Amino acid sequence: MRQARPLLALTALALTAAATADKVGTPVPIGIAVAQTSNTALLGQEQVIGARFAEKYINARGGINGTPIRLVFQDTGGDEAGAINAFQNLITKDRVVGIVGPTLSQQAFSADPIADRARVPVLGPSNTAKGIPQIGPYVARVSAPVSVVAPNAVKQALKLDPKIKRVAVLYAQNDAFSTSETGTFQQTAKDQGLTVATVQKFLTTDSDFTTQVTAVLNENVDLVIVSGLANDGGNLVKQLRQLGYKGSIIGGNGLNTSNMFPVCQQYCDGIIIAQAYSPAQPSANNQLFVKEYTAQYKKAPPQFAAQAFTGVQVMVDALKVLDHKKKLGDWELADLRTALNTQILAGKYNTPLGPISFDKDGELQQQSFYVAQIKMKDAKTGSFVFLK
Ligand code: 1QQ
Repeated sequence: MRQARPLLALTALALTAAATADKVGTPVPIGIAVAQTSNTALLGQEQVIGARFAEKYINARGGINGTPIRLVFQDTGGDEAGAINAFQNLITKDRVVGIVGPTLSQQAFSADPIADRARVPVLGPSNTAKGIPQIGPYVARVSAPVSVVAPNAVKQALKLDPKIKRVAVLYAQNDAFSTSETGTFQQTAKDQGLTVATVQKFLTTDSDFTTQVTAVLNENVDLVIVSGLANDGGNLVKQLRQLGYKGSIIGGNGLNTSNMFPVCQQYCDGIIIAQAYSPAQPSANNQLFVKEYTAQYKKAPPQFAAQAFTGVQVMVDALKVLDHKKKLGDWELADLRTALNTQILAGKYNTPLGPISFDKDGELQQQSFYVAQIKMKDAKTGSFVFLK
C-alpha cells in the first residue's frame, strides 16, 4: 500500500494536467517515434537525421505560417513494447498533434492502434508491409508498400543478368515487413518466369546463417533475394559470399542503408536494392532539399532520411491549411488532431519523393521508383549507385 501512494498522486497530477492544458502548444509539437537504440537504429538513425533536418529547414522558412514547429523524439527501440511506450508518451505526456513513426511495420501493427484509438494521426515513414494503412482511419504512410517497390529490384536484376533462372529466397520469419516483402518477391520471381528453387527462413536476431547458406549453395541458384533487417541481412550476405556464392543478390528494404556497410563490409558490393527515393528526382522541392542536405551532411540524402523529412513536411503542410481556417493556438488539441487527420488525407504535397497524395485508406500515391546497387570502395566505404 505504501508504494501505491506516489503512483496515485502522480496519476491525479497527470489527469489534472490533461484536463487544463487542452489547447495546442506553441511551438507546435510533432512527435517522432523511431528507433534510436537497438539494431533497428541502423535504420532509425537516418530517420532521426531526416526529421531533424526537416525541423530546421521548415522553421527557417517560417514554420506553420509564422509559428515554429518543435519535434519531440521518443525512442522506440527495436521492438513492439518500445514503440507502444514511445507512442503513449507522445500522446499523453508530450501532447503532440501527430506522430511520424514507428520505424518497423512489426512495431506499427502494435503501436498504431493505440494512436488510432486516441485519435492521433500517424504517418508511417518506413512501414512498407501490406495492411499498414488499413490498421485504422488515423493511420497513413509516406513509405510506398513492398508490392509497389520490391518488384523493381527483380526486374533490374534480370536487366543486369538476363540469364538468371533459379532463385533462392530468404526471409526473417519473426518480422512483419520481411514476411510481407518475401511474398511480393516470390510472386514477382514467378511472374518473371524464374524458378524459386528454395525458400529459407531465419530470425532477425540470428547471426549464424550456415544452415540457410548451405541450403542455398546446394541449389545452384543465380539470384538470392534477402528480406530481413540491416544487421541480420548484412551478416547473411557476408556469410553467403564467404562460403562461396558468386551470383546476384537482391536485398530488401531492411538492407537499404549505408549503416549496413560495417556489417557486410566488402561483401556488400553488388547488392541490388529498390528505392522509393532518388536524389535525382527532378522536382524543384527535391532539388532544394538535396542541395541543403548535401551542404550539411556532405552526402546525398538516403531514402529513410528523405521519407522522414516527407512525413514531417506533410504534417506541416496540412497544419498550414488548418491554421488559415483558425489560428493553431486557438484549437482544442483533440479537435486539431482530428482535423489534421482529415486534412492529411485530403491534401496534395510537393515533397522530396515528388508529388504525393493519399487514397481514402491512407495509402501513399507516389509516381516514381528506382533501383540502386551498392558499390564498395573498400571494406568500410561504399555508396548506392542508381541504375538506369
Ligand atoms: C518495414 C520496413 C523497414 C525495413 C524499414 C526500416 O520497410 O518494417 O516496413
